Amino acid sequence: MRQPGWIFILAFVASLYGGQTAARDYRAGALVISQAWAPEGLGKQKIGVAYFTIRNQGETPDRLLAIELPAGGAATLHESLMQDGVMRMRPVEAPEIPPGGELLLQPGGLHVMLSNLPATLTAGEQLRLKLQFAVAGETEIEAEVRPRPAPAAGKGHQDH
Ligand SMILES: [Cu+2]
Repeated sequence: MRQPGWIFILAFVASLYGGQTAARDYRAGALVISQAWAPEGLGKQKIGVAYFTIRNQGETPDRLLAIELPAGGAATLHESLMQDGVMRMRPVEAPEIPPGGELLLQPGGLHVMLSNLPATLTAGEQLRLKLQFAVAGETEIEAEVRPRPAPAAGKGHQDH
């Protein structure tokens, strides 16, 4: 069956938006969640990290209460910090997203720690995350699994 040309145009546009710089935005009440991504897993590891940005466009503070993985596995909020020259992590409880402000999850700082994943994260896949907020309620987003940058000399824990 012949497909009309516009289907190919749509597929092309979709492929552009699937690229590294344009993860889609998600809305939940006054919150906008953007730039959701996770680095691919190494070898057969069933752990990982995920990052995203939450902007609060409302006038009420909100909190990120919990994260679930609908496809299986456990997700916990962690924070990385330097302690005596060593990078350590600690759990973070319900961080605030101030009105007009944002909560930034990024390498070297706040992140979602993933464990007991059903499969190793593979570049190009989407990882579903269910976020629970105090005010905005529950919302589901997809984090794009991206290839890792070339590893910097033997530091396996760098993306925390
Ligand atoms: Cu961690």
